[in-house]
Amino acid sequence: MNINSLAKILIVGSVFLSITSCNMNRSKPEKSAHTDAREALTDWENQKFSMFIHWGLYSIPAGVWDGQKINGYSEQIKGHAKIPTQAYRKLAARFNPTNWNADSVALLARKAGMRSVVITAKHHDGFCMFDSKYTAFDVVDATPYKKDVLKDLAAACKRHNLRFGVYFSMIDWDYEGAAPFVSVRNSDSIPPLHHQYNLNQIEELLTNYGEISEIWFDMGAPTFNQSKEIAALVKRLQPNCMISGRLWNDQGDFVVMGDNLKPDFKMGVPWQTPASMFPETWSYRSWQERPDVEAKIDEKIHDLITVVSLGGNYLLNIGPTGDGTIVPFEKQVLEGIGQWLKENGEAIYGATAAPIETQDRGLITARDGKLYLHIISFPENDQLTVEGFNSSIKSAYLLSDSTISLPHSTNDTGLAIDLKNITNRDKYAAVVVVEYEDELRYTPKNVVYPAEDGAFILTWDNATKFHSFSGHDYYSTKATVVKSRWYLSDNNKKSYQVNLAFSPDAIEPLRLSVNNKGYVIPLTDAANSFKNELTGQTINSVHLYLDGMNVIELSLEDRSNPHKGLNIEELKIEIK
Ligand code: H79
Repeated sequence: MNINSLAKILIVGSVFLSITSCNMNRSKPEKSAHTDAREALTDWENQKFSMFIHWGLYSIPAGVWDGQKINGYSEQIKGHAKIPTQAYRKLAARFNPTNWNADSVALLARKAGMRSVVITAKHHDGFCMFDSKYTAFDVVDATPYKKDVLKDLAAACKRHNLRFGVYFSMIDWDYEGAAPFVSVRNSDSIPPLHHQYNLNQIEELLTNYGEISEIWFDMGAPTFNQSKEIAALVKRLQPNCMISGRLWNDQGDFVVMGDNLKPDFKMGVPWQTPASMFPETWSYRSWQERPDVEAKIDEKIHDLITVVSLGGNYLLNIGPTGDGTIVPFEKQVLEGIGQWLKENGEAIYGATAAPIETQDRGLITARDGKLYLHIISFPENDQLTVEGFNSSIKSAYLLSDSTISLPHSTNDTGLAIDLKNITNRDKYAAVVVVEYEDELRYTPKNVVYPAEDGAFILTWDNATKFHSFSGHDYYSTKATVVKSRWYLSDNNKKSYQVNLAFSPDAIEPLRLSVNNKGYVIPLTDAANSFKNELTGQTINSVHLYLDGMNVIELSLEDRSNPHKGLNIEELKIEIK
């Protein structure tokens, strides 16, 4: 009998998982730089929903050059239409966005329920939407508008209680010291002169615009030292400024998924999905078809819920036109999302990822003592099951109308909720709140049971893996395992011996934690090539609970860089 089928038959104890508590109103004790940094990161994670703005000279041609519709992201029209630098620069003389109003943009972000705004300070085309003393190709020096767009927007965000962040491309198609432009793969290396130019401009951005909540580096292929040097500069100027993972080389604070991509794996680090209204472009494209506002609101609300239920932040983009108008379609989409959040925001802001496995139907977010079940489509018989969930329930009700309480019962499979009292069904997603007593009691699907000889065998296959998403450039990103966890059933013996084997040899000491008690696995003995017989490291006398679930975790011993992967291909841990 395999472990899975055994799991289905045995009735097992539940695991007690504690959910990181929401700390939005946390009092502030004496702080060190370290707690400050951690708080800044938690604040960032609690934002959940933010506005991205792609706006620049490329918004003027809006996806058309010489009368031709140009495919490819419209903000990269210079590359896609192979526009010579001198011709592209002439766009600056036409940049006079009389319809741009920073306050109404900030107010729209607020109305949408967004907590911050991130604008393109400089995209690949090299044009700066801020006053830079290191180039004349900027909004103040080269356009009839002459106003510093970033300064205005930063001030408006401050007035309307929004955090303010900037996008900064590491490549530059205008700067003569940059690598010659050869393709729109945008992953060129950065020559020393260009690196210095970037450092200079990053310093301007972090000095002249007040508090910057995040700096969103993008593209290029910097060396490890270049990434490190940029990160150090950012933290020296603004220690609480969060750095996007597209600084590469594990030097960001948060991971950025690929454009418009969500992870299909569990994350173990802070992360974000950047999303555009339509996958074809980020900046305004005059010939973009925008057929159905309702369908778009629906899609984006589902994406927001999905991202938050996986523990991430959702950065949704708008692309104003060349004259600064917000596209009405985009405005309506944001307002629609804001309307939904008004009633359902409790299930998003300050909520954590689902502490239990995603269910077949519906996505889950949580906070202390509460699960939020986001019902995107109602089951035909109106019966919702939350498998493996066996806490005792205080109440189940509809978030948007707490007078609608829902009958529920617990059985062998988990929690069953009857949804038929919900008559007014939200067209985007209905959120059911489940309030439960004490700690979360939950039986994961992949519990490990002892083999016939009484040993627990832990491998990648029966692990729950937590990832970062790292790389040296956009195209080398991959999900790397930063932590692995196993749930062991209760058992009838207290003291165990642990034998470990890894392949390839670990290059850094690891940490095995058994019910939160940590054991360091040094390099020397663990550095045995993987064999079927376990001849690697041994830990004597490890204690498991006799009653209840045991949680085993494996990570790097040094977790000062939480993005660094374990880099183990095969592993076998025997607990006997
Ligand atoms: O600013 C936006 C893009 O212009 C910038 N990042 C976002 C936030 C970006 N520059 N280069 N890239 C992104 C590389 C992207 C390449 C791809 Fe694709 C986009 C690979 C997959 C999606 C286009 C569509 C090329 C292949 C498929």
